Amino acid sequence: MARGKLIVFEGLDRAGKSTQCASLVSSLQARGHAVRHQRFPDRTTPIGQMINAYLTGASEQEDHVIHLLFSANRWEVASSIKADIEAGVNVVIDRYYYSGCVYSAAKDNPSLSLAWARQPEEGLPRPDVVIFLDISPEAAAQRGGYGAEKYENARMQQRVRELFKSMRELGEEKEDFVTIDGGEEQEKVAAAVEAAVLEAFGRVDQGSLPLRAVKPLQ
Ligand code: DGP
Repeated sequence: MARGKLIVFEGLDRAGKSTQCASLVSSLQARGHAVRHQRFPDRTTPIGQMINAYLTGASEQEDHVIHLLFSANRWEVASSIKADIEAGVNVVIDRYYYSGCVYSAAKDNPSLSLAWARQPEEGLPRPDVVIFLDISPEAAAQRGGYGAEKYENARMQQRVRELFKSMRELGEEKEDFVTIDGGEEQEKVAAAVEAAVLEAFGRVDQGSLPLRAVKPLQ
């Protein structure tokens, strides 16, 4: 039996990640694949509830503390993701550690660099492919405007976009990212996503590639 694949969606707020995740999950299921749909932050766990309180402004957290809570929220389900993948279930994730690094580093706290932010993520299951839905902050804002959550403002989104670019140049991330224009029509984006994901399926299955872990930066 082939192992499941780990597929991640990343991008700015309102880039279309949730829509495209749902569309990919349906199309993989229609092809007969078992699929788990996971999103981060997972607000259902006790740690996720602390993150939710922070994002909605109900509580304050020091920058490093909230960063480590977001990371812990990924670690608390990492072993169940691995188990599902070993059992042949494909896991589609809406945001992962790339968001973790860039949103924290976007605060421009001198003691919270991208490299610092990436460290607690080392050892997490490494995606087989990361679909980056690229959209300008201006186009994102036109999609109904920003909401009231912590990071939904133009300055932060601009900085996040720049840092996603830097992230795509870091270590192994370079090999994992497929950038797709998220400003295109929904069906066109979905077709590009499906093509990239099927390419990843072929690569993993033909090479019998094992699931890898996120490595430290060289
Ligand atoms: P969402 O539920 O996808 O709308 O994400 C909520 C917000 O949290 C969004 O603005 C991105 C941000 N975010 C997601 N993951 C992380 C993370 O690991 N660290 C930080 N600092 N922010 C994150």
